[in-house]
Amino acid sequence: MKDAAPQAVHLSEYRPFSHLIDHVALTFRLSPQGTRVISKIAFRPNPEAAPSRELKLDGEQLKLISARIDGRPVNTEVTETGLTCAVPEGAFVWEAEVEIAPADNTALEGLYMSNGMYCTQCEAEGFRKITYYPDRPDVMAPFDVRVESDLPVMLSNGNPTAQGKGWAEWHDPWRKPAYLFALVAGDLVAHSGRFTTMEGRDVALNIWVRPGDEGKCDYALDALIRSMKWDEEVYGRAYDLDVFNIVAVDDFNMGAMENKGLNIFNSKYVLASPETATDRDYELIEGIIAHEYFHNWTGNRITCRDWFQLCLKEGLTVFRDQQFSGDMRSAAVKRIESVLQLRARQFREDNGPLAHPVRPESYIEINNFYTATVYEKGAEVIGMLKRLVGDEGYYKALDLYFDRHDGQACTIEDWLKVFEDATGRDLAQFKRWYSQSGTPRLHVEESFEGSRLTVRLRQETPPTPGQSEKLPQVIPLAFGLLHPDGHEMVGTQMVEMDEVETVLTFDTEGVRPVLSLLRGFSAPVIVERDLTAEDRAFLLAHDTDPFNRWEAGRALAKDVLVGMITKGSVAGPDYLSALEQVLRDDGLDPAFRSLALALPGEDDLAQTLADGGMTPDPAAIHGARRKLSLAIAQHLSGVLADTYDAMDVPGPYTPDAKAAGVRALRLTALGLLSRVDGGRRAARQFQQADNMTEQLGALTALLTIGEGGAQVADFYRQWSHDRLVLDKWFNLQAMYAPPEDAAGIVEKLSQHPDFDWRNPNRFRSLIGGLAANHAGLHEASGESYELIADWLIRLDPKNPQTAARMTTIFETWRRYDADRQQMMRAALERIAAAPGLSRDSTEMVGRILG
Ligand code: B3K
Ligand code: ZN
Repeated sequence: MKDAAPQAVHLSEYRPFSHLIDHVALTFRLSPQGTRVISKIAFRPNPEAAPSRELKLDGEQLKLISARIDGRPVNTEVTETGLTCAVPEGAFVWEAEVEIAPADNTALEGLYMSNGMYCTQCEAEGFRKITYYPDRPDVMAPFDVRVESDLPVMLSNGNPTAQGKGWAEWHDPWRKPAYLFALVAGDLVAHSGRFTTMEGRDVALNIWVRPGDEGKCDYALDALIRSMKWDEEVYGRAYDLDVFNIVAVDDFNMGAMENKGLNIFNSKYVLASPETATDRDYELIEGIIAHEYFHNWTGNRITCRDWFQLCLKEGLTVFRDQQFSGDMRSAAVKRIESVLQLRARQFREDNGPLAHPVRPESYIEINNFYTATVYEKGAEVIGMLKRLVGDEGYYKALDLYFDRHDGQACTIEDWLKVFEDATGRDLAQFKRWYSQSGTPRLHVEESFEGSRLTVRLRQETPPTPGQSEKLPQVIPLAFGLLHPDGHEMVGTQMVEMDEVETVLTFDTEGVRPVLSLLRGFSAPVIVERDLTAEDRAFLLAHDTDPFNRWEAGRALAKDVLVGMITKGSVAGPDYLSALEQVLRDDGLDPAFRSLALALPGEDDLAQTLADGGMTPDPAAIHGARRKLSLAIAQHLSGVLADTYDAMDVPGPYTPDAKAAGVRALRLTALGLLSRVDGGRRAARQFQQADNMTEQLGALTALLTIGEGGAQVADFYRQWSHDRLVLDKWFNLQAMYAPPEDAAGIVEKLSQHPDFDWRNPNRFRSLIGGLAANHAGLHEASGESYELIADWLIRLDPKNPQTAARMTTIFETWRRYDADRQQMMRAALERIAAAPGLSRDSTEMVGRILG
């Protein structure tokens, strides 16, 4: 439990730490209930800070056994959050011994145990639960670590230096902040490989897993090798230690962690075999392995001065992993997926009570700010910078960044300065992307007279919490013009919009062109433009920009659905024939066709309606989506059946993007066909599938049409021994439960003996699955709200981080009708009133309630 009245931390109050650290030596005597941590830290005064004869160290939940300075016992004043003591004027050596109980650590922050294995998670402020230390990213030091235990494998950061029976020693020569510290000890086996860097360094690569899982590491190792090579080729960055270790852990609060030389991963993002992992799992493994590896330069070698600068490492590293995935797979498909994700998570956040700038200015619990805004919008901001300065300018600026700041803890000001110095551009206005929250709306009006097309653009950002006035931002707008006969009249060009209004004119010799705006989604804005269904269908058929082609189809589907929901209209033949054209176009990448065929999700539609000033009715949205799927299936059943058969590629499963795209299109066709064939094909596919993508896809199709009871039972029998697959089993039943039964089904599943709610993956699978079932979550009785609140109240004392994160289920509460608002509010107030609620959840619920 944390402090009762937590204090907010402000960016404006940053002060450097009183001391610098020249060296850290740590010894761990591991024991589940009484691990001893012995530290020896060489401090000296920080010339950048005001001189201080006092040392303040962070520390939480530690039992202090002894403390010395320069070998002599020292008096310390210990509180719940740290200790203070008097220190000599110059350099000195601090030594302390503390005791901690990793087996009791259910928060999974600091040193904890997972299935008999010791592991750590220190970002953001977990190191203070390991020993007394200035636990802040701007204090960097080289570490020597000795681990003592009777477990066979003992790992820490850096390179191994010595080992013997019952102990191992590690040395990390690279100065690092405490949040990158890691330690692992357990009965583990390695799946190993090697990589020689462009600098000629021979690196041993190991993926450490529990015995029995070593056959599921090939893909992660391959992704690691490809990441290492890519970072050398594209950014000129080589790896800098003799070993790179990755450990898979079952109990983990998030995806993975970039600790120097010792990445720790949620096992979900390491372990894969064709039978147990879907194409999506493989794609995520590739992306997350790359992300954590790329942090070695963007995050570790150059880190953040303070946690307000989190986007400095996260936005940039997401941008880099997106570039990597685009290069490994289809760049167009990757871009569409990134935008889908941005809109589903970040636009949703930006539009509600949790909106905050990419660089926030205050926080109570920093773990609450590992958000879509910091990560995904942070990546978009870098994409815009790259567009503005061009590829050459971008890589020149990055080279300067690595040269100038290697080994430092930096700020967004440092980051923007390298772009200014490398390219000569003034980025003062651009910087607003870091400080202004909210998604800009771009209103577009077009008129055509004589031979001239005039496009009036106006930007406007609605008020967000704490920011009522908004200033115009720099918006890079990529666009092109298409001739009515379908050919491109003006290829992709860029204008920089930096005022509230911009007018573009084009002389077009009498033909009225169709404008393709915001190509490649060149800025994270919402375009408000009245376009006829004909124009959208035209862009879907002819745009040369694949993103905008997809976007046109998406907008068309949204218009149809909104018409169905608000006016009771039906899907017209234009829309259906546009879909048919896409489906029949063999020249189009199957992955693209699959995305173009998918309908917007229910949450997305709810947001669209709310944006248009309407109150979304979850049942009506659900009904319209079902109805439209049925209409598509009925109208296109022939071509869908042909597609389903044509995409059945024989041969063994391979996880590459091309094969995955074919399977994706096949599953999209199956989902629609199931609405008219009673699930016949899906049932057959479920039985015959030799890989998880097809098995799970078939089960999803069945559940979507209210079938699949027998298959759910079969699936359990087949996979009850596999934790990660069982997560899918829980998740699917919650996500695709009929809305009126969802709360009941989830309640029942939560009584299942395999519902190990203390495991974050399992908890998220079931409770997060219900949250992803929009109509089920918002079912009129409010039972789902109640159930989720009950579970969050139960989880919070054990694992505040995961509980707090999941309160965002309620962040959209103001979108809905008065009854639902009242029920969600009551659920939130009940959470807020839970005795001893964590600082994490207290902050979140407070902000959501507003
Ligand atoms: N840096 C970690 C996230 C840490 C989250 C702390 N609550 C993983 C990543 O972004 O790569
Ligand atoms: Zn990251």
